Amino acid sequence: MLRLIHCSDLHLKSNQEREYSLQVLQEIIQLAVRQKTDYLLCCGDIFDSFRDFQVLATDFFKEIEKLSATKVLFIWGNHELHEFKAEKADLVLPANLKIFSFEGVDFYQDDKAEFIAVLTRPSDFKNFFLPRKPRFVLSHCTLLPNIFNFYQHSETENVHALDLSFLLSFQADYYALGHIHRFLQEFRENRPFVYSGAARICRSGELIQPGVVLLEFADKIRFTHYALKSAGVFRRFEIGIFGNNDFEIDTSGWGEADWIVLSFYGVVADMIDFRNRLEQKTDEIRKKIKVRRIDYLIEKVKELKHMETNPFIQNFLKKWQRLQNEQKYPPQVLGKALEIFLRQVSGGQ
Ligand SMILES: [Mn+2]
Repeated sequence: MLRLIHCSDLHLKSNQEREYSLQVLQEIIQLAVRQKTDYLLCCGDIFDSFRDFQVLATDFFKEIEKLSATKVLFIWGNHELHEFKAEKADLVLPANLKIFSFEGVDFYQDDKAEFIAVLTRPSDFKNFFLPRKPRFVLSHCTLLPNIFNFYQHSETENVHALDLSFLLSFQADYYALGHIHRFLQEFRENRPFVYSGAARICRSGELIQPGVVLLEFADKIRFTHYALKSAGVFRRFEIGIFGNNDFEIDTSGWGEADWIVLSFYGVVADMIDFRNRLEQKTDEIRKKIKVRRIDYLIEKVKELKHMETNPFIQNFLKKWQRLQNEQKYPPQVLGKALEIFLRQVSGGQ
């Protein structure tokens, strides 16, 4: 039986995310050791940029070398190929690491399986030979036509879109795809097309479970998504603030690798006071609980000087809060009402 791990979009980064992103890599490596993985498929955007590859290549290779019994197959993604310099990539690679060409179709096989890296479609491409062993295609792309219900618009930019029929012509047993940050699977001609999804949280707002795909191939292929603990998740909180600068957040369930965004809306009498209170509160949270990152968004908070002494404003806010507590109206309606009110009383800013 063959065992594989399919991962993509780890986006190893050499800045303040270095430690966190390398930790996720280490979890993948430990998983590969534990699972006695034959192949680790790295399907693009393993590094956040080519510059990050140059800085972190040694760290990456060190981890790969721990996998004495695993062959690592690596394709470049659009993030790495941006500013990619092929002539600079004259590094000594670990013996168990194969990096495929950055364009066209490239091939690797051993006695157990065949792997085809499909980066772009060469204009003079003729048919590929038929499979003689379990065959895996690796690609960092979107598909044409799109067979998945889910594409985030931003994810379709700056990446090759490959014809489904072109990919199907390779007759692979499994299509290991990268680029889309969400775990997705679809079958065509009984062949699985699978995005492993990002291995970590790379962007604000990414409501995904980061992980890899574990594969087993005996008489047929089985695969399942595996959540990486060290990757954490993204959590966003909408917090209404009305005059007093206090707020409560439920931090139960937060993990230390989580990325927290506190998004505030409402009104305060003094923006500087509010900002100070935010700093103070965040410090308190950080003392209580270890967490990767806490950001706050305050562009939906308006400052209304004298709001405490203005009965008209006080009346509106009281009423608004009551309606919100009653939950009779959808949040969008109440949100719009508040927005219009604030625009009126703050003189249209
Ligand atoms: Mn990508």
